[in-house]
This record gives sequence, structure tokens and C-alpha cells, in this order.
Amino acid sequence: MERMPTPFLALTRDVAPSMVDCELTHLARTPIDVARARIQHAGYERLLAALGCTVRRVDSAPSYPDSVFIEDTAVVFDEIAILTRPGAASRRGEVPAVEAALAGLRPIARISDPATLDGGDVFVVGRRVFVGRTGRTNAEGIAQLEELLAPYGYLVEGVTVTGCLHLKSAATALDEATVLCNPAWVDPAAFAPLRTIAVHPDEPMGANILRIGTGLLYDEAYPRTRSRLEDHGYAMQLVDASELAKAEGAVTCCSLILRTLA
Ligand code: CIR
Repeated sequence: MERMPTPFLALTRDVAPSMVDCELTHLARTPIDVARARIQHAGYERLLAALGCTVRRVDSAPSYPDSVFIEDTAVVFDEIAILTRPGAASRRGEVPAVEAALAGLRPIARISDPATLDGGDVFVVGRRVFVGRTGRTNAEGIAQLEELLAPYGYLVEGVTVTGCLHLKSAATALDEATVLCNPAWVDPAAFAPLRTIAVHPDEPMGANILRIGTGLLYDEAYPRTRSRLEDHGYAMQLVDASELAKAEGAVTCCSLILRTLA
């Protein structure tokens, strides 16, 4: 009997043994327990499956410390997958294996020199594509993304971000009408007329939530923000991602979610 396809495909990547040498921009280096990070990552993958994803691991890249953060290497739409040129030079070698994994799933395009763009700087609501202006994504990267997406009717909007690594450290979508954000790092007006919900001020890192269809996956480290979201009627699956957070990663960073197309 033929197995029913799941609504989503999640590409993930193993935690590299070299993760202790990861890039850090806004965080001080603290010891990372790689074995524990692997256990947390496996728990994350189980939740992806529970939220309707077939989880497929891209070939591991032991010598790329940040390769678990696969989100930064591509931006995937139903119509096209765009390979990025990550802002950190140390991460550019992560891209070819992701290209191989995406081949056959979507037509492929790429961001090219001198542009830089990290997938962590991009989120989509409807046909609006919000892109952070950050240390990782430059104006050329935003312009190239705009050009690549224009034929499909997407509107690319640059968003000023201060104080954190990526746009998605500061804001992510909860659904097609609402953005969770940290107003200290991004001006909520950038998303108007969408509704915004602010993180609890004690939880500045709490604006990163992973939306999969109508499901939400969130880091258990932000209980005050979680209760705000629950008060608004949101339910979420919780994961412990504390070791990944020490590498400045969060829940969206560890997967590329593709809608399964008929
Ligand atoms: C980096 O600095 O590139 C990694 N240590 C963390 C990347 C996190 N990725 C993401 O937020 N999309």
C-alpha cells in the first residue's frame, strides 16, 4: 500500500562535533555539550515529525561548526529555492550539500557575490517577504532576492534590525496575521498592518518560533512569552534547545521546511 505523503518536508543537518567553534556575534562563548546538543536536536526532529513533516537529514558536515543551522543556507518557496551566500565566510561551504538536497524538489536560484544573505534574515507572510538588514545580509542580498522573487509576485521588504544576529532573532510569524517580536530589536511598525505580539521583556531571545502549517514549535526557555501567547489562544510544542542556543541558534535555524507539492 502506498504511504500517504506528509504535508511538509523538513531538511535538517546533524550537530557537527566542531560546533564548539561556532560563530558568535552577540553571545560570549560558553562550553557546549555536543552530546547533549545532539539529544536536543533529535528531540527537535521528533517534534517536526509530530507537526506533519517528513524529516530528511542532509549529509553531515563535521568540519562546519554551524552546519546544524541549515536555515541560513537557503530560502525555499513553493515556486523556487534560493541558495544563499551566508554573511559569515566560514559558513559558505555549507551550501553545496543543501543544493544537492534541494535539487529535484524546487527550481534552484542563488544569491551571488558581492551579495550576502542568511536564511535567518527572511520570513514570509502571504506574499510579503521580510528581510533583515543585518551584519549577515547586505543591501545587495536584499536586492538580488527581490529580483529573483518578483516573477512570482512576492514583495520583498527590507527591515532594520539592531542588537541581534538575524531578523528572525527579533521577529517571526505566528500565523498569516500576526508577528511575534522583540520591539527592542525591530520596530513593530515594519510589519503593519499585521498584528504584533511582543515578547516578555525578560525574554529578549523569545521572538523565534517555528511555524509549520498551523502548528508552532517553541523553545521551552521562554515561559513568560509562552503564557502571553497562550493568552492569545496559541498552542505550541515545546523543545529544550539550550545547547543550540549557546551557539546563537534558535528553533527556526535547525530546519528548512518545504511544503510537499502535489
Ligand atoms: C552563526 O553565527 O551563524 C551561528 N552560530 C548561529 C546561526 C543561527 N541561525 C539562525 O538564527 N538562522
